[in-house]
Amino acid sequence: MGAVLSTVATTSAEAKSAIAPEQNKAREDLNYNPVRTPNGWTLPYKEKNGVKEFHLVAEEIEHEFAPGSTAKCWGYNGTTPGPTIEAVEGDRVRILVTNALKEHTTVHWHGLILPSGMDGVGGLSQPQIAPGETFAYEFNLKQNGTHMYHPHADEMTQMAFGMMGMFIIHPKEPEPIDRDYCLLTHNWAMHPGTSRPDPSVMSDFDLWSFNSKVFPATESIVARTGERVRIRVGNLSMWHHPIHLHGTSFTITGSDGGRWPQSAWRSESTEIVGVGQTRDIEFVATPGDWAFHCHMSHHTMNVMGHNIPNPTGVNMRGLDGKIRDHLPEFMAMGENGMAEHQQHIDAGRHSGPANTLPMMSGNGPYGPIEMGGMFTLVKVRDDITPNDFSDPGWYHPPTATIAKRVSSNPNYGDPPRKPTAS
Ligand SMILES: [Cu+2]
Repeated sequence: MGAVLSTVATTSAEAKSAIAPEQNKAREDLNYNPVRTPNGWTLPYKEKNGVKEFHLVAEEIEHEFAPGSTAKCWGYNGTTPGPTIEAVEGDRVRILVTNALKEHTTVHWHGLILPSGMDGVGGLSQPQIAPGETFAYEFNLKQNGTHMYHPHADEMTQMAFGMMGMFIIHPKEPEPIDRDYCLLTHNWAMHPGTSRPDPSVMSDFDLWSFNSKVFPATESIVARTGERVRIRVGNLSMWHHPIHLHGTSFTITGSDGGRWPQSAWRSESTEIVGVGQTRDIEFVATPGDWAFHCHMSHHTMNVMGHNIPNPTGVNMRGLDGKIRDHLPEFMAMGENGMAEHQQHIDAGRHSGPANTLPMMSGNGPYGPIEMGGMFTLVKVRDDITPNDFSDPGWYHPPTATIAKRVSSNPNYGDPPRKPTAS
């Protein structure tokens, strides 16, 4: 037992030091273009007699959604999502799973074609992996595409706490993709002032995440002008996510069924990634800073109350003072809409509960971005070198191409309005 745990500790430590899209070989020595997991990492493997051996450890971790909100979550090898597993069609893989939780677990390889006994449904396809035990899964990869892994034991709890990851299988023939990214969507019931996700929530979640991070902590997707970019999006949350990219029309090119024949591709600007599904989108990068987000507007917000009365249009003058007699920090807002929320937060006038993120945050070159949650940026520049994934800062568009103020007079111009019926 001690030996097992010390091996695990070493593997986990090695893994943490190798936060890079490359696995064991240098990027240029691979026969595929490795996927990059923003805010995440790829699990290194050991080659043993022709088998690629990976080692996952299910464990409790300390996770930061964004500065200001950390929680006890469950994940693999120190992170949620767990590290991305990456291999090639035709590979034989062995995946060791050590359970460092205090309850049993299993791992289900979501979307993979494999023997029934390797499918990871506790009680159905195998005995549960008890705390302290290590199980080995071993199978051939018979397909390619964007897949996922997650527990199939006390699934509601273990997934709500963050146990999930992506499993990318490349085809044998290289694909014409310059930059390959993967994002796993999730939702969290991190109630204000708490530090552990609540697994019993079914719809009113507090945090919505890409790779378990919320904006502005989501790492940008970076590309050079003209590169072909693929973003693989998986969904193991409790909601569907209409994923939207600004500034370009993308093509839906694949899923856990691999890269589809071109006759099945579709041009879209928003694609719903349903619960349990994966979707690959591809586009040619055009220069700019482009928003990439879920289009459910509450999914691009952080923690908020859902049961408060609607303040818009309500005259709240005088209300502050009366309520402050009972709640000294109370501040009425929202009379003219909610945009003032971020201004108050940024000015430090409204502290909110401990360990709880504001509803909207993030500042851009022109002011507050007023987003949160499942929101990130695609940053495309002309001068980015092929292996550079570092954030290039803000885009500076040519002056003539920025929307600009033409008047501050509220009665400016003569805008047509629909005539009223006489
Ligand atoms: Cu969403």
